[in-house]
Amino acid sequence: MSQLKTYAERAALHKNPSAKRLFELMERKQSNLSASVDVTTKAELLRITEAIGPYIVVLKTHIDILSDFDADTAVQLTRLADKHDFLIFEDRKFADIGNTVKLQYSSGVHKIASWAHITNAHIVPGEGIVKGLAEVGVPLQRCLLLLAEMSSKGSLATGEYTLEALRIARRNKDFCVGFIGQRRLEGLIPNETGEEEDFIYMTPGVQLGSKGDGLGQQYRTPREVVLECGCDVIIVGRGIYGSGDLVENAKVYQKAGWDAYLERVGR
Ligand code: BMP
Repeated sequence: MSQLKTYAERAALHKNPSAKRLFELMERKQSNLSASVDVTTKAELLRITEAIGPYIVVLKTHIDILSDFDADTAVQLTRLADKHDFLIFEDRKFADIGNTVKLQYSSGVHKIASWAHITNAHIVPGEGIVKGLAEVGVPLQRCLLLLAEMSSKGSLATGEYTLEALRIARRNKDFCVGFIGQRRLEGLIPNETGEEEDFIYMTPGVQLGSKGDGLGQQYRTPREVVLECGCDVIIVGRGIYGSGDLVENAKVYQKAGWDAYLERVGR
């Protein structure tokens, strides 16, 4: 039951360098907070990241929404990640055949693999998407999350689709270290290898004081996500940068996520 283990204990179960580092830094920073900074200019992205960097373990980006992305954006994000000790997760949601995603991950304007420690993929195309991304990501010590479920109303990622995400992840554990999902999945299908397994669950659709956004997003609280559903990292976007004081908001979510984790592991 890996959700009852501490993040420090779970760091030892991971061989993938980015996954191991994530667990170690959660323990070090006493945070399981990922901020999703969905803004459209480089200056705004860097300003917000500088302010909340001390409280987060993962900065989640949608780099293609920046109107003024340039190579220096990646340099500055990497500098802030080193300064404040967090990982960068480009929420690219790859969804094409293996050969195409390899190019989308390594090349183009964004060269995602060169700066993002973590990225994610839909499994719509089948397992080839993971194989293609792994050819680029494994040599760079990156890791991948599969979208097993989504937070939005009417999501089609349910049932057999979700189970297939678990099966694909089990077959590609060197690179595919976890899921974007709403609850832990390991218990849904027996693990035939008999080996101890541990996946990271990063969960969006988190906000205190709102149930949704009118465009299908559905929110739960950090406590529901971490304590009741066993997820590991809460992803908070507008709850942090939407209104009020950025730093105060980040501190509130850091504490709420961490308290729920402490309660879960009985510390
Ligand atoms: P917010 O907290 O402002 O609703 O933002 C949620 C973020 O998480 C967005 O960047 C969105 O793209 C992402 N996301 C999500 O909301 N639900 C999912 O199932 C998967 C996501 O990546």
